[in-house]
Amino acid sequence: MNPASKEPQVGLLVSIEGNVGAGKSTLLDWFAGDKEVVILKEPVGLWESVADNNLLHMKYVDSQRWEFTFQIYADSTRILQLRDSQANDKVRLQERSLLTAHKIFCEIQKEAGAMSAVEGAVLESWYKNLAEVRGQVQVTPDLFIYLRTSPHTALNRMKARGREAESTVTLDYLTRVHEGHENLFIRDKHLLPSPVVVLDADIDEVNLAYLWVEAIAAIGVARSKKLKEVDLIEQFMKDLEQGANKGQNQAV
Ligand code: TTP
Repeated sequence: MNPASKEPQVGLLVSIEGNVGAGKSTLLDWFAGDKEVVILKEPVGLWESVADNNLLHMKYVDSQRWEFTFQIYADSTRILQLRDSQANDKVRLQERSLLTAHKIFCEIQKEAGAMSAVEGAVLESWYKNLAEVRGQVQVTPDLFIYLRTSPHTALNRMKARGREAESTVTLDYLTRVHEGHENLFIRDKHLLPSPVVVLDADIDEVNLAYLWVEAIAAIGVARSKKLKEVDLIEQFMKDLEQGANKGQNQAV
């Protein structure tokens, strides 16, 4: 069963996925003027200023010390963002999801020995416990859009934006993050809780706007399917009510 079906669902929740530097923020920016869409950018600014410290930078510099702390903090800021935005029927576009934080970033850091066995176990229990609170917050996207790039493209774009915290990030690391995305969204996509649309983001900047058009189309299809379900349910309820009223009238 789709885990999202147990979660409160109003509008469509779409997650834009892809390597560091893939172009997720750029794609989200193109939706900025769209009144039907609420954009949930990753609160990277919060991660860069925890009690006057740049936690994102700290975890890249000393992952053994800070990876666990970073992960718990990054996840919790994402959950609050989801909770605070769920009371509307617009399409919510989120930058990345808990699923990729868990299945890609945490896994890479565990394999690299950046977390102790205890920290790894606490994080596993954290994700498991999150599943238990799904009745209050929808954390599972209804649709994933995977911006697929080569690790080299990701590296070039990451360098071009020059985020200080990422100055130590290597091609080797981005290759592992890339492999994580390929496993999750291509090889094992049948295991995902929701459908995935793969967009080729390994393109020149001038053509990046095509991604926007493709993303709009994918969201439109997902939305109409969902709306259709809602319509059908509403119609069913109306029929039911009318049937019940008829029965009452007849009884009178
Ligand atoms: P990304 O989610 O990849 O966002 P981005 O701003 O790089 O995306 P794009 O360029 O496509 O617009 O990650 C932001 C930073 O946080 C990046 O350095 C990777 C890091 N990060 C982790 O290390 N672990 C995590 O679980 C998450 C969510 C991010």
